[in-house]
Amino acid sequence: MKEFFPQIPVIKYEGPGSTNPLAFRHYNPDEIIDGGRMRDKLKFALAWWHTMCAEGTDMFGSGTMDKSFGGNTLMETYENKAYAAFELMNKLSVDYFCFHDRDLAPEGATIAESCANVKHIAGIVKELMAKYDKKLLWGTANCFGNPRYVHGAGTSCNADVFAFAAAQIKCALDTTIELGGQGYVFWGGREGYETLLNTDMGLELDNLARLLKMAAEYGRAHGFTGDFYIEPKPKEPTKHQYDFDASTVLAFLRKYDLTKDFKLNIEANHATLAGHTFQHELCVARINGAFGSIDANQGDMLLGWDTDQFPTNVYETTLCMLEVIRAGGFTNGGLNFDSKARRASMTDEDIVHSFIAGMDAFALGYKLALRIIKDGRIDEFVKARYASYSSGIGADIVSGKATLESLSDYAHSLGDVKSKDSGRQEYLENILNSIMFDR
Ligand code: XUL
Ligand code: CO
Repeated sequence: MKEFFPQIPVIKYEGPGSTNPLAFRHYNPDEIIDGGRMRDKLKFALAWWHTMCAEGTDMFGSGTMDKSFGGNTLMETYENKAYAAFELMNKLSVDYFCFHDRDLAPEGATIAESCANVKHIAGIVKELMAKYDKKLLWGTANCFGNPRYVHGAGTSCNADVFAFAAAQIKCALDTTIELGGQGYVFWGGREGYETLLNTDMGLELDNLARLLKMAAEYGRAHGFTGDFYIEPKPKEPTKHQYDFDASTVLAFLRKYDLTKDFKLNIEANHATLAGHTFQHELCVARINGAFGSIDANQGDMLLGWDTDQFPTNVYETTLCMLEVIRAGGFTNGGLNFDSKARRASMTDEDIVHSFIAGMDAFALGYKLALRIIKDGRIDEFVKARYASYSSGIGADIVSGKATLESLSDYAHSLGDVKSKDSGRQEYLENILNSIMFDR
């Protein structure tokens, strides 16, 4: 079989002292960590759209990378993307991948042709999955790129467009099921609006819920046992994206009775665009029993749009993995690198460096998160901070025994109350540094 990256070796673990840029320093796939192999705990996934398709175009310039993989026809190009993807995953010990229908195969003249294209490539992908022992983390449909989705898909003002999106989702879901996918994602690409002067927000949200319910019913009836996810994002492309953040999505899922089937796919860069930390969004998902999967990347605070950079900030990966551990680890979800090498990092080697950087940052973050838990000081501090709820009046509040009147009587008996409990933020931040960096 043709090799697409002959200059890239199989990337091996060489340990923290290594200066070999084509080696892992923290990710050791078969090493046991926290009761399992690192590769099964972190469940890294390659995002087909960034790695196999994105060529570095931006608003001001055309592509800087060639992702045709030597294909002479359009279909051959997409076939070659599949072979190249599995070669990369194999060389990087990345065990999962994620796709949009349109990344796998090009759109045809009709829905039937588009779906046949997807099925053709999926057939090749299925064989490669068996050959290389790789799995599908999740699939999705690109219901935002084609101009027909200018007003949204499930929230379009045009019912024919809604039906078209349903057909596309059916095909993507069938393909996900055929490939044994563990998840199916809805990122509401253009499910939002620019101005209320032309928008019936109530109808749009009801319709979006209708589409999600149809998808869940269809999936369950056709053997899909994985998780459906909504991926929150506050803006870009529309001004008001309906899936603004984790809390907004949870309210939507509850209103339309969708919590049984849907969890959240939290993306780091989307969290920061919503004015939250990545950790905040993960925590909201976790405490609401909706933690599902992660789109791993990072933004740039000075740019303020969705830059989808490979994650290298170890504070972020550490605090993320702390939330993942607290959520009980991944079940159907995993760490999908919804990330791309910068436009100016245009060589094949840059793709590999990007993955190594992201994977090592997460493997290190995982180890450090376990160290934080083992150290115990931060957890102990938080526990002690709320100790007043374990006995006396606090226990009555928590158990539901207290009423507004009983609390009023109690407060009157106190005369005055002052909160002298220091939050000790700097003390805790220094402990965090100490755990992360002291040897
Ligand atoms: C867009 C984004 C998407 C979703 C899948 O910002 O994150 O790639 O992850 O549609
Ligand atoms: Co994403």
